[in-house]
Amino acid sequence: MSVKLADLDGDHKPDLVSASLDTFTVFLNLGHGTFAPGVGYAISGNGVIGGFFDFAIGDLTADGKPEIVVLPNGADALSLFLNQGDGSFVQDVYLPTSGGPFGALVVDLNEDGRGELFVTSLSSMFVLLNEGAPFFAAPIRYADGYDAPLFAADFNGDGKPDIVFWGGVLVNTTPWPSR
Ligand SMILES: [Ca+2]
Ligand SMILES: [Ca+2]
Ligand SMILES: [Ca+2]
Repeated sequence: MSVKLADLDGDHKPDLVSASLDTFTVFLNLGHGTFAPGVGYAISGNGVIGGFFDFAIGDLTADGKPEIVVLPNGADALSLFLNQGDGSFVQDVYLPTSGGPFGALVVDLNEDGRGELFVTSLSSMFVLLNEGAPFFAAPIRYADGYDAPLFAADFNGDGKPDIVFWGGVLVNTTPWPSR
């Protein structure tokens, strides 16, 4: 069971996402310390053997409303729940990966407003560049055998987010899009 906070409906109040065995539940913040009744979303899809390892929250669609990315247990895939803009979600866009992903981070590496997926798996770490979610480029792989947790931070002060993990830093050399 884990809980994460993020503003899911764009009202600047942090909402709550709690995850348990095979469901995550969204509690929208109504203000003054009150929350709407929880809305649950079941994890489904091929190869899911029950439960999930982790989930990440971040905007994949450049509308300012975060998506929820779930890492199902026993599946070589990520499960994307797209935010409809009001903090409700369209369920389960299934994104095949490999290597048994167990940790993920949503971070916009090229500053186009759409978050990339940085994933750590049993065999490698890799990044999936966002080509307009739910479409992502083929994985770009990095070192093998590293572990979560993952953080995004600007490690070298060039204004681009880098990836910090247990054991090192991957410096972001992604070209910025022309604007
Ligand atoms: Ca909110
Ligand atoms: Ca979004
Ligand atoms: Ca991006």
